[in-house]
Amino acid sequence: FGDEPGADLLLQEARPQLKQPPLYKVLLLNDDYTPMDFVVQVLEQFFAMNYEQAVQVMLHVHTRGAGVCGVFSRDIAETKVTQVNDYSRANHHPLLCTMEAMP
Ligand code: NFA
Repeated sequence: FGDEPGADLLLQEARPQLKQPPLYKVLLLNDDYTPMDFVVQVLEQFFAMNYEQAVQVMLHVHTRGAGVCGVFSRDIAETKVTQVNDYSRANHHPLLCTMEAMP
Protein backbone atom coordinates (compact mmCIF):
# COMPACT_ATOMS: atom_id res chain seq x y z
CA PHE A 1 0.00 0.00 0.00
CA GLY A 2 2.97 2.26 -0.27
CA ASP A 3 1.54 4.12 -3.26
CA GLU A 4 -1.80 4.99 -1.60
CA PRO A 5 -2.64 8.57 -0.66
CA GLY A 6 -1.53 9.18 2.90
CA ALA A 7 0.88 6.27 2.95
CA ASP A 8 3.64 8.78 3.70
CA LEU A 9 1.96 9.43 7.08
CA LEU A 10 2.37 5.76 8.02
CA LEU A 11 6.04 6.12 7.19
CA GLN A 12 6.18 9.20 9.49
CA GLU A 13 7.10 11.50 6.63
CA ALA A 14 6.13 15.14 6.54
CA ARG A 15 3.44 16.01 3.95
CA PRO A 16 4.01 19.09 1.83
CA GLN A 17 1.53 21.80 2.90
CA LEU A 18 -0.45 22.36 -0.32
CA LYS A 19 -3.47 24.27 1.08
CA GLN A 20 -3.47 28.07 0.85
CA PRO A 21 -4.52 29.96 3.98
CA PRO A 22 -8.23 30.90 3.81
CA LEU A 23 -9.13 34.41 2.61
CA TYR A 24 -11.74 36.77 4.07
CA LYS A 25 -13.70 39.61 2.50
CA VAL A 26 -13.82 42.77 4.61
CA LEU A 27 -17.15 44.54 4.12
CA LEU A 28 -18.68 47.89 5.01
CA LEU A 29 -22.39 48.02 5.80
CA ASN A 30 -24.65 50.94 4.94
CA ASP A 31 -26.43 52.99 7.59
CA ASP A 32 -28.54 56.17 7.55
CA TYR A 33 -26.24 58.39 9.65
CA THR A 34 -22.55 58.07 8.78
CA PRO A 35 -21.55 60.97 6.49
CA MET A 36 -20.45 59.96 2.98
CA ASP A 37 -17.17 61.88 3.29
CA PHE A 38 -16.30 59.97 6.48
CA VAL A 39 -16.77 56.64 4.66
CA VAL A 40 -14.58 57.87 1.80
CA GLN A 41 -11.87 58.87 4.31
CA VAL A 42 -12.06 55.43 5.96
CA LEU A 43 -11.61 53.68 2.60
CA GLU A 44 -8.62 55.91 1.76
CA GLN A 45 -6.95 55.57 5.18
CA PHE A 46 -7.50 51.89 6.02
CA PHE A 47 -7.78 50.29 2.57
CA ALA A 48 -5.23 52.33 0.60
CA MET A 49 -7.76 53.43 -2.02
CA ASN A 50 -7.42 56.60 -4.07
CA TYR A 51 -10.26 59.15 -3.88
CA GLU A 52 -11.99 57.89 -7.05
CA GLN A 53 -11.97 54.23 -5.90
CA ALA A 54 -13.13 55.23 -2.42
CA VAL A 55 -16.11 57.22 -3.77
CA GLN A 56 -17.07 54.31 -6.04
CA VAL A 57 -17.03 51.78 -3.16
CA MET A 58 -18.83 54.19 -0.78
CA LEU A 59 -21.63 54.72 -3.35
CA HIS A 60 -21.89 50.95 -3.89
CA VAL A 61 -22.32 50.42 -0.13
CA HIS A 62 -24.81 53.30 0.03
CA THR A 63 -27.00 51.96 -2.81
CA ARG A 64 -26.60 48.17 -2.39
CA GLY A 65 -26.41 47.96 1.42
CA ALA A 66 -22.92 46.45 1.69
CA GLY A 67 -19.68 46.31 -0.24
CA VAL A 68 -16.24 44.71 -0.27
CA CYS A 69 -13.32 46.88 0.84
CA GLY A 70 -10.68 44.20 0.26
CA VAL A 71 -9.70 40.54 0.61
CA PHE A 72 -7.15 39.55 3.27
CA SER A 73 -5.79 36.72 5.41
CA ARG A 74 -7.75 36.20 8.65
CA ASP A 75 -5.33 38.15 10.86
CA ILE A 76 -5.19 41.17 8.55
CA ALA A 77 -8.98 41.11 8.03
CA GLU A 78 -9.60 41.01 11.82
CA THR A 79 -7.22 43.94 12.30
CA LYS A 80 -8.97 46.02 9.59
CA VAL A 81 -12.40 45.31 11.12
CA THR A 82 -11.24 46.33 14.60
CA GLN A 83 -9.42 49.44 13.37
CA VAL A 84 -12.39 50.68 11.30
CA ASN A 85 -14.99 49.99 14.00
CA ASP A 86 -12.84 51.62 16.72
CA TYR A 87 -12.19 54.65 14.49
CA SER A 88 -15.90 55.00 13.62
CA ARG A 89 -16.94 54.78 17.28
CA ALA A 90 -14.23 57.27 18.31
CA ASN A 91 -15.80 59.68 15.79
CA HIS A 92 -19.37 58.94 16.99
CA HIS A 93 -20.48 57.29 13.73
CA PRO A 94 -22.41 53.98 13.56
CA LEU A 95 -20.47 52.71 10.48
CA LEU A 96 -20.04 48.92 10.68
CA CYS A 97 -17.20 46.84 9.25
CA THR A 98 -17.45 43.04 9.14
CA MET A 99 -15.63 40.07 7.59
CA GLU A 100 -16.79 36.96 5.77
CA ALA A 101 -14.92 33.79 4.80
CA MET A 102 -14.58 33.25 1.05
CA PRO A 103 -16.08 30.05 -0.37
N1 NFA B 1 -26.00 56.13 3.81
C1 NFA B 1 -25.11 57.15 4.34
C2 NFA B 1 -25.70 58.54 4.08
O1 NFA B 1 -26.63 58.69 3.31
C3 NFA B 1 -23.71 57.07 3.69
C4 NFA B 1 -23.04 55.77 3.92
C5 NFA B 1 -22.41 55.13 2.85
C6 NFA B 1 -22.97 55.21 5.19
C7 NFA B 1 -21.75 53.93 3.05
C8 NFA B 1 -22.33 53.98 5.39
C9 NFA B 1 -21.70 53.36 4.31
N2 NFA B 1 -25.15 59.56 4.73
